[in-house]
Amino acid sequence: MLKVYGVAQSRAFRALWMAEECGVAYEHVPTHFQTDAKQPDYLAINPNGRIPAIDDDGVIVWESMAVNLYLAKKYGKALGPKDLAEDAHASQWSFWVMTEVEKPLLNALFARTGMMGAKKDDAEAELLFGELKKPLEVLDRQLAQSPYLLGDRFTVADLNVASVLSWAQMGGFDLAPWTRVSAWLTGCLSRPAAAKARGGR
Ligand SMILES: N[C@@H](CCC(=O)N[C@@H](CS)C(=O)NCC(=O)O)C(=O)O
Repeated sequence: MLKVYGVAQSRAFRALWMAEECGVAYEHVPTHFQTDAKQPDYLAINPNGRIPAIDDDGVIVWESMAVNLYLAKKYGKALGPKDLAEDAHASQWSFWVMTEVEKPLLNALFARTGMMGAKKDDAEAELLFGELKKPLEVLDRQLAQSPYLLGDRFTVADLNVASVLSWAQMGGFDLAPWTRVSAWLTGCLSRPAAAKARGGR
């Protein structure tokens, strides 16, 4: 049976959300990033000592976006790409959110909340969030063309991008200037599978 390693209060939320969307039977193996992920048995699964990772009957995958692209293609039916062009675009948006959005947004969230030992500083948080204007503009323009990133249906591309942008909601950052992003993100994060994954089952 598919095993998903991680805890919901981390990037493993993405993989748990995807597993829930797929409706596949899976075992959630609670693995805390500061403790369990550093133990030899977990390092044999992900030598980086990070979560999430999956073990799908012996197919081990780590890196959250790779995990989700695999799950979508194997179990996701309409959540996965239907042809090579969609496959390329699902990868494109997944790599994009990791390279253009993830780090500045996480730093902004840490400054906002004081998480992970960061100094709580709202001015700094807003400054860091300001670095995201360009990518948010890009996303907003895409969403002017189609309701979801690959077209008319919710796919792994939306899930991967929305899972990173969920930190903007968590940090209370104002997405109102990007009206389409704001509405799309609320829609994605309100999906029942997202709520179930957040529950950390
Ligand atoms: N690029 C990796 C990053 C994974 C990652 O850094 N996860 C954090 C939890 S949110 C972690 O395991 N941190 C433990 C550490 O860095 O030691 C991915 O997306 O899967």
